[in-house]
Amino acid sequence: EDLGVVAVGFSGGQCKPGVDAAPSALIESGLLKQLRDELNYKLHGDETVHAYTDLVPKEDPPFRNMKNPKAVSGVTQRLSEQVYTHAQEGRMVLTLGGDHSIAIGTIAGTAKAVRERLGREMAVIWVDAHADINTPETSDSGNIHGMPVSFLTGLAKEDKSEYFGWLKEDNLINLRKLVYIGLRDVDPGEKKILRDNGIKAFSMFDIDRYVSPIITVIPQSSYPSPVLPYPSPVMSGVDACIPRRHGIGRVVEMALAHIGTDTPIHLSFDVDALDPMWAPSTGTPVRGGLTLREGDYICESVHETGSLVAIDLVEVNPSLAAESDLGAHETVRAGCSHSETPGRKANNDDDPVSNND
Ligand code: DIR
Ligand code: MN
Ligand code: MN
Ligand code: MN
Repeated sequence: EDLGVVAVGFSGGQCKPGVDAAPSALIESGLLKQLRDELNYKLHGDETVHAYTDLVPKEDPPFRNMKNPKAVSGVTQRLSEQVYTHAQEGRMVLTLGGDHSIAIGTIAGTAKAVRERLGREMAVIWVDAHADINTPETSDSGNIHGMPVSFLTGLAKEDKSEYFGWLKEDNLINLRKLVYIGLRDVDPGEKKILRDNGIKAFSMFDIDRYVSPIITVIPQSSYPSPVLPYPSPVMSGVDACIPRRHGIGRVVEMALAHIGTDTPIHLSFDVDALDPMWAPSTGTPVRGGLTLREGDYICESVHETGSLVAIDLVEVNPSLAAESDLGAHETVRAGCSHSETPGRKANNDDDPVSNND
């Protein structure tokens, strides 16, 4: 299978240097070698780590509260063309960030290619501690890595082409085809946006939860989520009283059910979705996150649908080691992590991956 690779050494969507060094660290750690030698992908575009220095202006003052707006806009526009080209060739696309602002480019590129090639609206699974759906106006930080989803859904708009005005209708995604997994640090303005737009989101609270039979005597409406601005999806369904296993398996199942079968999926994975125990070297770590295994499980399950068109891996910052260099090493290792699905044969008819055209 063909895989387009775009290594993006860019950190302008937030203020901490170092996240631009992630692609090289991941590659040196053997990520691409694994994909090539163990998983038998044919790689395209893997020779270069792009720094896009020609697109970073000397003067780049804030615009509508956004920091480095011209740089981020210019870099993501170029990136969108690179990703679009891979996707048009029918390749799955792996983008190594870089901070999460780069998803403006990757998703703009795949959304357009999927529309043109398949005549379909693509879905996005956003795995993150954060919702990254601030508009320039709701953002406290002004960091664009906290805003990509608002630009990609059209919630934030700008006409000037040097400030994301290059994003056109066919680069955008439908709010109803967006699902979050792993949320635990959502700003007040973002909560309002999630609530007002009915955006599907599974917080860490949803992943932790196991519904026990005792719940049956308690009204469902008395279970608001402590993290999300509305009752948690699993508690609000008509069958919420039935005891069952929840946790990551159930959450991924519900996320995929929300998207619907046979819908192309772009998976945008912020390494800070993982607990700092597994991925401490990231710009904004938040305790209480996914285990390494849960993170792998999400990727494996989404891949198993046969509908995966692209993955972003972002916010690995090798220069931010929690206690020692070990932290950086662990985080890079987490980024390279993968497991084989046991008992699965390469050409199993039941395997949706092998049925992928
Ligand atoms: C915060 C932090 N919500 C912001 N966002 C982060 O700056 O808008 N996203 N860290 O990954
Ligand atoms: Mn993020
Ligand atoms: Mn994050
Ligand atoms: Mn925060």
